[in-house]
Amino acid sequence: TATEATPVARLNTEQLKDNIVRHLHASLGTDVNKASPQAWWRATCAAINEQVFDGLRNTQRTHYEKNTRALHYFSLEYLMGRLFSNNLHNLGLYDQARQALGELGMNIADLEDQEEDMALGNGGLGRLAACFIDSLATLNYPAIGYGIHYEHGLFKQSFQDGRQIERPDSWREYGNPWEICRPESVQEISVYGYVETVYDLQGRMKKVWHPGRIIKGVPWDIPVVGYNGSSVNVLRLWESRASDFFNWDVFNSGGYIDAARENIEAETISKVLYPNDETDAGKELRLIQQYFFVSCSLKDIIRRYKRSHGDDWSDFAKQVVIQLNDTHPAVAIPELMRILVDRAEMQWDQAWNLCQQVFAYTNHTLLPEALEKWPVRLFEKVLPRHIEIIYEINRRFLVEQVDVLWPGDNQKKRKLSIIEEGHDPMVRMGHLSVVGSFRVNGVAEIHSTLVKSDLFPEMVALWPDKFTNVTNGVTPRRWLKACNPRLSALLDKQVGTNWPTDLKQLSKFAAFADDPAIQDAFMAIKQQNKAELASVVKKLTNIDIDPHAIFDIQIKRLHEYKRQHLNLLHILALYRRILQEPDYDMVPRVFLFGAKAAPGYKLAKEIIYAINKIADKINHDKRVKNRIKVVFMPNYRVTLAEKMIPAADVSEQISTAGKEASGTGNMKLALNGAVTVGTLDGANIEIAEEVGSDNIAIFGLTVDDVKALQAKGYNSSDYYYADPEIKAILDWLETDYFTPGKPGELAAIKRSLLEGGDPYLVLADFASYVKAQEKIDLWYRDKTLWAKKAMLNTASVGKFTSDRSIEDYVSRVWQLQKCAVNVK
Ligand code: 26M
Repeated sequence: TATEATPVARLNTEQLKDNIVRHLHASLGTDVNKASPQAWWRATCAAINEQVFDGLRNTQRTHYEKNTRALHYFSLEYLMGRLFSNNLHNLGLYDQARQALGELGMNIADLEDQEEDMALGNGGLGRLAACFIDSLATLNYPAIGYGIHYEHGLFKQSFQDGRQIERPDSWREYGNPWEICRPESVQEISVYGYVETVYDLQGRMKKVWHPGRIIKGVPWDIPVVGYNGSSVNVLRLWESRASDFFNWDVFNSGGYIDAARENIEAETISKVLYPNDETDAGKELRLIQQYFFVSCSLKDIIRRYKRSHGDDWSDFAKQVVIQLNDTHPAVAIPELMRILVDRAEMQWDQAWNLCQQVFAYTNHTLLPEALEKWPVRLFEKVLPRHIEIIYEINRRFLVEQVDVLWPGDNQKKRKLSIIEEGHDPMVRMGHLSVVGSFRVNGVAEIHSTLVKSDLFPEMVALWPDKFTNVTNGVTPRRWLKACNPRLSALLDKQVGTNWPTDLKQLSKFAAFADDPAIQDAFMAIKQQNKAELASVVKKLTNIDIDPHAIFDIQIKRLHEYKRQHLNLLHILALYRRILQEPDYDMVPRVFLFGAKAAPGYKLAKEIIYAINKIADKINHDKRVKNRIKVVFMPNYRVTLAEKMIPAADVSEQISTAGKEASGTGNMKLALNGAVTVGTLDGANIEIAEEVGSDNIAIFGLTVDDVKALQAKGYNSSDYYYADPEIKAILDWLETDYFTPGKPGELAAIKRSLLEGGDPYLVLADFASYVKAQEKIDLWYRDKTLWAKKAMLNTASVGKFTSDRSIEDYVSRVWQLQKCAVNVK
């Protein structure tokens, strides 16, 4: 029976205490007198899970009974972070839990620190997926996230003499309380082997794939709790195992030891997250990872569909929509074709029609090196039937679409073909994704424009309505309410308590931007957050920083296009000015970095090393008189972001225009009252529109400027010879000033900017960047002026909630209905 009650009952403090102690006894086998913090944490998780699982059962039953259309989000990455305080906040139990634990003699923050980050992602793309599943549950949309249950998430980073060291991340070594294994939903998938052409009794040709290997996929479900008693959806992650059939029985002539080896190979598939945010073209295991999770997920979707529709496919596209998070899961397109044509014996046209109604594709990057391509020969080996299907998709596309619009134009065909010709032909996954989807979106207005104009202009000519934009967003539950409780309390007081689900409410805060009392309250909160971060910095790096300095923060993966080295050149310029002019007047600044470099990305690692060496020199130079401090935080991850973002005064968003698809850190920082120093790139442009030009420091070349400069021929050495400051700084990097006795250790940066041609226009933007930073310095000197700008940032960025992104996807792509959850 349907009721209006929320799907999850609220507990009071006493009930919560009882439940925690009960789990300490019954689930952990210990008691209040001898339990470790780890045991307390687990017992509390178990108590939380009682509420979570109630909501999960109610949600799943409701979706089943109502037979709702659902979104299926396919992503190789989910950067979830910790779930303890997130689940408590979303259940509305955080304060009760803190109270309950306090009365039991425990500090909730200490328990939170028992949890490993769930770091199953590299950066923006994976964290976006995590924000989206939070919003989907909060907005009561039926949705499931599919991905891989990696044994090892993104590597842990430490520094040894300033250089990045990677260690494996074993996030579930001692078990993970949030996940549920579902052996009843195991799937089996095939790889390798060969394709046989056979003819049935009617003489029709059929293709039969004889697989070389069968692999089992075991699903682990992680409940995703919506905010304030809404739905509890699931994230379903597949773990690979050897198939029982193929390995431990008499058909395996290799015997017992070979079977054990095959087990290890099967289990390798979900062993580790690839730590690149570029492509690993040619890495067989990566292609198998993609196919493994896509095939398991499609089978899971089809099993669920058949439970209510049998073998009648006519409602499939009404019930199912699949979002491809970048091209990583694009092999889903030929896989669904294979299932429909080879297995369900559907006609090609009908199957293709269905496919094109089910898939939608999000593009997250324009960088050519990150556009996925797979060697045809690899496909032939791993997925011999799929490459045939891709050829047929391509043949029909070229004949029925391309040749109709551009008859006889072979150049167009070469450019649009899903297969890139050459001595080593490649499958272009972006082309496949566009051709097989009903909608394609970029992740910020400028980026979506460039996807159309620069990446797929001919595809736009073929299908103008296929292309759209959905600007990214972030969940304000994690990125304001949970991570910045002081600011959240102030906002509750000033704008009411609805902002976590209606972020535009924050615009009411603008009315207080000139109110001295609220300015003081706001700046006092920032000060406390900075003091807290200062003690984290002390603990992690042993560096003392002054909470009254400007906290200037750049946190994101290390990449040349993100230009951490531009930030570094500015630091060197300031340092040099101080040395030349001992009384150089500047507001003291702490430059904080957080970034991991892909283990094979040489120059990125050199930039980390240079920042660390330069930090060491500046931080210990008495002449600097603490006007500059430089800190590289080790092992940047979601949990560290939650501590840094609330303490930021300045947000560095300094990518070369046209290169950063959106950015999402930019949104989190502005939401927490940081002023952006940024280029007109990605979502910075939309942030500038929302906050107004007085409240952001925009600098540098625009997308059009970049194109014009590159067209006329960019010569970075012109800037080197024309600007004595640039010359002095770059020459400095070749000396042993920062690496005593080892000259040249930091020279790689100079080389890339001069001999390397400075592909990301660092030197071209340097002067303008320095000016923007001077503006920041000037603004900060006026406390009232700064408070106002910071507050207006918080007040103005309501657009960037992931709830709005999801509503945009619903209306522009998914066409879902909300589904209120019934309570039994
Ligand atoms: C490739 C091969 C092997 C392993 C990983 C990859 C890979 C992973 C991530 C390739 C590309 C990846 O991501 C591109 C990406 O992260 N794009 C970012 O997406 C964010 C969310 O939309 C945007 O905010 C960022 O601007 C964009 O860089």
